[in-house]
Amino acid sequence: MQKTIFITGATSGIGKACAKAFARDNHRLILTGRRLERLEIEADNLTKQFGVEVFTLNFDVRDRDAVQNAIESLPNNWKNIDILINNAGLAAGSDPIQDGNIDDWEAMIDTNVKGLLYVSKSIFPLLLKSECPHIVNIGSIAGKEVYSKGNVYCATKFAVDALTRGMRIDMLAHGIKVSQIAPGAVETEFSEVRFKGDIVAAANVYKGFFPLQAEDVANAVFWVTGLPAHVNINDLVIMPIAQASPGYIHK
Ligand code: NDP
Ligand code: 8X3
Repeated sequence: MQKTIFITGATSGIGKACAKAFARDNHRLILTGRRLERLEIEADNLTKQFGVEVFTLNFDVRDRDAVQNAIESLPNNWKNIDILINNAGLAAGSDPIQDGNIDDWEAMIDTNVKGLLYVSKSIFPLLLKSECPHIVNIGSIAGKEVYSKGNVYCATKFAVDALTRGMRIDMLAHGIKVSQIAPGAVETEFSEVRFKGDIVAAANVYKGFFPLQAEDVANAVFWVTGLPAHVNINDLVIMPIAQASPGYIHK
């Protein structure tokens, strides 16, 4: 059955890989992100490669009005959403908490927690029309265990973990599945963003072991959302074989 998939943060990394995984299976996509040019190129590529319909929405998940307006602006034939993938997120900085940068804290809290809430709130009514509604939140191993200098990023991902559980309870009566995928280290633009463009520091994160690739996480999302109607994966932790927990990577 063809579904409509709404993906936040589809301009890079895990979100982009999810878009490809669902396009390959002929689903309709609503792709979102701040970088308009990337969105347009990606939509074009997916349409050409897989012949699927792609709609793009260009907004910052931290901007509550922009989120609401963008989702309200969807044409009627795009307002039946089957799967919401709450993926947009970031880590900003890597400092002991006493040296933390308050702008970094706000960026993480506003994006990873408040942004996820704003998007979910606007999408809930659109999921109710689906026969197989599903919300997938991209959490992290950082939402299961804290690590040195992870402080606020970890707190935001612990919040995603809690929100996933809370949503699951509240969505129960509406038949909406709610799942969390919690990956360990994935080689994307994540560390480049965390280290504010320092590509050497970012490359060091993934040096000496084989990290997860964005496609590995996308495959997990695709599998979780393709299970029979009566089956839900509540929580899936996915790690590279070399990583036992955030602080233990065998290099
Ligand atoms: P990337 O930096 O490659 O991708 C992040 C995506 O989020 C981009 O598409 C970006 O789009 C979007 N995004 C960030 N901030 C905003 C915003 N304010 N408004 C709208 N979109 C935004 O990183 P990943 O693919 O690795 O990260 C995706 C998710 O996976 C995040 O939630 C991250 O916390 C989580 N994660 C990542 C892990 C890793 O090791 N990489 C491990 C565990 C979880 P744009 O800049 O165009 O807006
Ligand atoms: C990203 C994984 O371990 O860098 O969520 O926090 S980690």
